[in-house]
Amino acid sequence: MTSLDAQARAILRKNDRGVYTIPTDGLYPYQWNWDSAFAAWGFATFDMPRAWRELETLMASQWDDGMVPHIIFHQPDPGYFPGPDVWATGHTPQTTGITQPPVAAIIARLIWDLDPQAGRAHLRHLFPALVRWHRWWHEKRCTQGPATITHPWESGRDNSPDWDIGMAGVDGSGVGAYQRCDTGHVDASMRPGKADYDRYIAMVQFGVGCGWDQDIIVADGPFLMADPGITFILLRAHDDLAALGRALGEDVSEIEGWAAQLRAALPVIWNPDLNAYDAKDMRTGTFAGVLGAGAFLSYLAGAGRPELDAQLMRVWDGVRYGIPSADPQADIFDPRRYWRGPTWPVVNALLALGFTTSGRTDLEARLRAETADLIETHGFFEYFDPVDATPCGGANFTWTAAIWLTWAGKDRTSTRGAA
Ligand code: 9WN
Repeated sequence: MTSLDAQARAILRKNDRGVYTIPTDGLYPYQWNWDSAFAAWGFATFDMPRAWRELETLMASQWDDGMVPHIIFHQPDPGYFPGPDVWATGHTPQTTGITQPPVAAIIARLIWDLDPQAGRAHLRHLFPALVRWHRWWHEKRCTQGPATITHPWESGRDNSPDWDIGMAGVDGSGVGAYQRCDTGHVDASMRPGKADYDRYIAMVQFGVGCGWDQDIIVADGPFLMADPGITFILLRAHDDLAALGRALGEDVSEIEGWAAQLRAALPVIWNPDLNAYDAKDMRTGTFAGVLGAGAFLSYLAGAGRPELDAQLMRVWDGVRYGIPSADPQADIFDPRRYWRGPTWPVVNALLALGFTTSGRTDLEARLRAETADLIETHGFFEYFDPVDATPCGGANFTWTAAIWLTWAGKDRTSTRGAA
């Protein structure tokens, strides 16, 4: 075990709140949906019971309709806005009213593969809840084909340029006064701007106004966009959930049907003008027209295409460290601003899983080396400037530590401590 492995484990332990893990102290003091799944993967490298417990806590917050919320507010913390009072969902434990990328089944399969024997009872318990969540995605969010989101935060790539056209249609002018906390924790120039936050809050207020009625939000809410990132994650997750179900001896034909329908819908998000998969405003039928990391998650679902290979290499070769969240040749590229250019170690880990699945071991090895260099040199930060490697966002970040243990730190023998 290297000293970086030890540091990564210590970060997971420090951010561990017993049955769930926070992303980082201060900036994100609650349990986040997809962060939690990555935390479980990290724990699985040294504490298997704790890994399964993380997923069990996450799924225990599931709503009756099958949705698994994006944040679970286990304990009040004044350091985060918007908190439970703003979301006002009326759930116990308190949660937000939106969801996040459904990586849980993908991660459950990775953990299960490490030790099926130890996982069997846990998986038996989790499987029906995962099926209910996937059914919710299929029935509520894939009605027009690809997976759609009703708030940019559902994508996990909050203020990606992918959402600019949808955000333009959201009126944030009447949200009233509020006090952000994020810019008290990290540099404001790295975070979404005030106009973005006004719109984020307007979307939350719409949800509150209709009692978080999913059908009303999808039909009449201020924002509905198809997300290539979630579409590919969900497709991969359907396949992994079906594989897990087969291992348990379950009938998985319903899950296979969801996967087949989603795969058949991929042409809906192929933008011929961009020559890539693209986000699409489902209210207007307009493509976002920007190339981002969401499109490259297609490898995860075995949906890569030769045109996309070329785009990937152009975008990747345009920076020095990792795959950027936005196209470095586009005007909107901003190397340190949240999701508008930086590289995220956790997204790189997902992309690498896709490369491995697609037989592109050369790409996986390159991405692993670049991601490991960033972490070795600068520490376990939330994200990095892909041009000059400046560490950005929160420090001692759970998912960065987790993907070090599971992927980026693999084969690294360095005993050099991170900064
Ligand atoms: C809103 C916790 C989360 C991640 C998201 C990331 C950021 C929250 C925020 O932090 O979003 O959900 O307040 O900025 O964009 O992917 O899950 O790490």
